[in-house]
Amino acid sequence: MEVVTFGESMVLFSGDQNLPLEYVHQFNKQMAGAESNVAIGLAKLGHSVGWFSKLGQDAFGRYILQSVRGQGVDTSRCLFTDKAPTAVFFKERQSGGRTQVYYYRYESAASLLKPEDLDESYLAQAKILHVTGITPALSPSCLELVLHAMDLAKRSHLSVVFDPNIRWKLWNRPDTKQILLELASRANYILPGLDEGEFLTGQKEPEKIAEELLKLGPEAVIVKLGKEGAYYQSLTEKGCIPSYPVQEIDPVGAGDGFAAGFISGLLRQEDLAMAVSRANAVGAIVVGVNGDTEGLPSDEELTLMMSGQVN
Ligand code: CKP
Ligand code: MG
Repeated sequence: MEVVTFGESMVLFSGDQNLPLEYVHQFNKQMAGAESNVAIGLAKLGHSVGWFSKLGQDAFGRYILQSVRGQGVDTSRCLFTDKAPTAVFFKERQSGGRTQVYYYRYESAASLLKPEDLDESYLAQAKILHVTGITPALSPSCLELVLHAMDLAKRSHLSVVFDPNIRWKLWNRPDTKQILLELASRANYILPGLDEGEFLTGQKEPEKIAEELLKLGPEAVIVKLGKEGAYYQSLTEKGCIPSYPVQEIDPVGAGDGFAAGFISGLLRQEDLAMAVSRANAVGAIVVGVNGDTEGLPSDEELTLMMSGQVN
């Protein structure tokens, strides 16, 4: 595998109307989860990628496994448990285009993930480990797993890509910031959104956020700026890469698309600016489509977007 990632994926129910959920009668069933979104994005771009989780021994667990595997991701290290259910969440589309999510994931199957669930030789042979700040928020054993995977990745000379993906609905500990900074300090690439960067560093400007996070020792920091594109900085380069024009339909999943595009750029050995541009392009394509993974592009679609032939 070129890339290994892991985390919780859930069944996603989105209301079929722009109404508060109490007035919605029908829901579309899809699946989502930041890390499997990234894995699917990479597989669609032609990379070899493995994703694992702990799923409930239930219909939704089987549905998630089939969905991720069906997109070409290696799910051979996925685990099942009968001790807890597969999680679900609901997406509410509000008037004015805002989106709200409601999780039903407390004490879920994935929250039982622990360090021993990692197949160490499977990870050690990869080139890149992708982790997000969602997994460590799920439970103490999930946090231990993330730390263990990052340490093993470092010992095995993998590049670690860390997306803080701060979910306030999940974090309930006073040391949230320290934990996220601890994880960031083990990464080669840190990919915060502007708000996340502000929370982690106390700075508001992308340049200052990047400067602060670079002190933790990564090779580069890439601050995602939504419609404004992204700012990147390493010890030797920096710059802002504008986003691609797109009509926003559903912003959820954009950050994962961005991560998939960026990792694809790393695997292609592109320079930072090019990898960030590729990341912007995947993110833009994803927000133009309803669903977290449905919009993830093939390599051909991505090339068209990057050459300005579609928007
Ligand atoms: O930061 P993004 O909008 O790209 O992340 C979206 C994903 O894993 C979504 O698929 C959801 O399942 C989640 O983040 C989450 O746990 O919030
Ligand atoms: Mg995100």
